[in-house]
Amino acid sequence: MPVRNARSLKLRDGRLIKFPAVMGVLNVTPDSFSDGGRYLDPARALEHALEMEAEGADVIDVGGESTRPIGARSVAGEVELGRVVPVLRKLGAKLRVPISIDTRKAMVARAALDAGAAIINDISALGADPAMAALAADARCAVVLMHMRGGPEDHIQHARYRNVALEVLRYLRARARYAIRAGIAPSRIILDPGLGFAKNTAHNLSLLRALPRLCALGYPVLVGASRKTFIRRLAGSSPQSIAFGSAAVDALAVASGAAMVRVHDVTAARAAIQMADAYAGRSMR
Ligand code: HH2
Repeated sequence: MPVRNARSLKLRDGRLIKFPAVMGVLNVTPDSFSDGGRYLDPARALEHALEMEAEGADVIDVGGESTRPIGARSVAGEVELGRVVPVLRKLGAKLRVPISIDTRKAMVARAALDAGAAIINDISALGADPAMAALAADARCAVVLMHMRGGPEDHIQHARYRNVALEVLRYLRARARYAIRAGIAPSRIILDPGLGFAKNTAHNLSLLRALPRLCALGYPVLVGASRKTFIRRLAGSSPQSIAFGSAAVDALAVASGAAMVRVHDVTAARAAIQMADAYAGRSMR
């Protein structure tokens, strides 16, 4: 059974991530949809990670493969490793906050854990690589299990549901059970509805409204809305509109019970979730 709505996540090295938490995105890719190419250079990546830490990020999520809806290309494990390992080595020496690795490949996750990462963020919910679940269980690291259909290349074609909230909820509950059977402690599991992954604007909104039901499964819930297409559609496409629209969704998510938000604009998200958490009567730090 999960630890019912814990207020923090304990990492394998004893560090605590207190909720609500901000996960800052560090894409070490040439083609990510909003920041592709900016942080391929490890020195530049470190600078940006330290900036996000200073702005209030609780975790830095490092990814070496873009998963954007249109035009993302899978990359070979060696290419992904070549992108993330030099960055992880640099971050490990300088960053105080924990690091998560955004990957579907066990070989990349293993190298990242060796370089000090504490969380595996797997958008395939341990489904893409048969070695991933055993690796996470042995390493005693935390895992993010995200809902998606199809692969990053074609997920948009799979955005068809009878009842998106129910289907996502059932899927995530089943993946959590799979993780537990593989030996991953329930207290190390985080669930994520995967906004934008095989979901259109209406699906994303339904999932946001269903967050209290997803949170009621008892696991911490992570929401990644930052700069996604549905925000551009609803809030406007100027950089400010996208940033404010993203922060609004972060606030709604935390007010609905989410434990963590995955964001590009850390200052805005930090302020938004602090307000939402106080509104929900959970904290007034
Ligand atoms: N979204 C993206 C990537 N990884 N991981 C989780 N757990 N949840 C998400 O919603 C999520 C994720 C896509 O966003 P981004 O990293 O900005 O873009 P790209 O995949 O193009 O690098």
